[in-house]
Amino acid sequence: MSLSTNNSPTTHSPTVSVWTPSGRGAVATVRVVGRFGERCNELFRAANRRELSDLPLDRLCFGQWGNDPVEDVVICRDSHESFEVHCHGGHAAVQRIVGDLTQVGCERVDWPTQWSSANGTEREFADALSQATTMRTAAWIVEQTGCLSAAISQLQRFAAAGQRDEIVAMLDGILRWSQFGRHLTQPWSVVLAGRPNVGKSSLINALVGYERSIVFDQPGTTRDVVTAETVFDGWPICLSDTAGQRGSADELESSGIARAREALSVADCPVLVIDVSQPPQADDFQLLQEWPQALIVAHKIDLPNRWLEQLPSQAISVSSLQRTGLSELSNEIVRRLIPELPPSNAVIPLTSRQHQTFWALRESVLAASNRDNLAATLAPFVQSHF
Ligand SMILES: Nc1nc2c(ncn2[C@@H]2O[C@H](COP(=O)(O)OP(=O)(O)OP(=O)(O)O)[C@@H](O)[C@H]2O)c(=O)[nH]1
Ligand SMILES: [Mg+2]
Repeated sequence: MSLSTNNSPTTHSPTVSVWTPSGRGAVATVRVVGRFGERCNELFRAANRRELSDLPLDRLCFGQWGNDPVEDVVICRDSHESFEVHCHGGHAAVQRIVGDLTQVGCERVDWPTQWSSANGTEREFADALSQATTMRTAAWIVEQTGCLSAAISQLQRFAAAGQRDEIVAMLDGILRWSQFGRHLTQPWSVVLAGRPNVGKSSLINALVGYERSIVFDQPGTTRDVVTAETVFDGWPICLSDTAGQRGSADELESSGIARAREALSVADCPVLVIDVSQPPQADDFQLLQEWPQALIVAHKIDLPNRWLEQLPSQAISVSSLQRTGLSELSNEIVRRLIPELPPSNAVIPLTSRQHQTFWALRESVLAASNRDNLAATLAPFVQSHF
């Protein structure tokens, strides 16, 4: 994909920059902007035998980079003073191509510096897109193209008409999706907690599909917070396994328990695991009472249920051993994290800066002394922030 950047002609030395996050994809993109001249020609041999500086614009051209060893690449010139090299995504290939380009006079810069023609918001969008880890989240970020400028035009129309209530309602509608927007680039945090030996580590392993956490038949095996990243239904999730919670614990165990509680308190979705094969204990009831908003997993459901009528009715029955109830659990987690999707064309704040800007604008609009100066309140925000 070529970037539609406005590369202003430059008399400075050309710049080279890596446009893909390191180690994230099979293909990396290295971009050169500026008068790259003849020396770059020597680095690339196009399959169609044309010189790099002579390739048609916006066409992909396969060829080989360098000599010893050669690197298969695809090059696209997207203006008279810029081209992209799409190469193997590994660190070595990228560093080699950047190194060759700096040898022939390109200055290495980071991508926001190279994209100097973009404004701050455009860079934020591009940065957010580069951080998206699933197709689903990337699609939501791409859908944002144009939404913000349309919303700003609408806000300006409301301001010109002195419609303060409409502005506030619109900003509330945007701020509503801040959490959703933040998690398009950062995983939702799901924390599993419960008494020792109830099977938290087994459950996390069953959910991620590999042995991330140590499982043992003795209580107190997990002593710290262990995380594993996964995806449920296209949404990035960070699962945390925690130390078993019990009232009587030694010093080392207590510090693990304290960290577990800390993780639970900031989780987007706290999950309490109970072991139905054991009669309920005081520590179970204590946890259920303390975290009433937590999703409850009735675990080891393959064994006889010793909780009987004391089992909370909303608990989801799971056996990690027999791999039953796992999709019901992941579906319920997603339902809790994202009970509703934004409507199409909704403006979604993608960064905390955007969230804060909309929030500050809302405060200023509410504080505006009269309806007439709404446009004057809006103008500096639009100019300096978007
Ligand atoms: N029958 C049955 N046993 C299970 C299941 N899940 C885990 N176990 C067993 O329960 C024991 C404890 O499992 P762990 O996953 O280590 O439990 P934990 O909650 O992480 O324990 P701590 O880290 O000590 O707090 C192990 O012997 C597991 O094999 C299950 O679904 N069914
Ligand atoms: Mg454990």
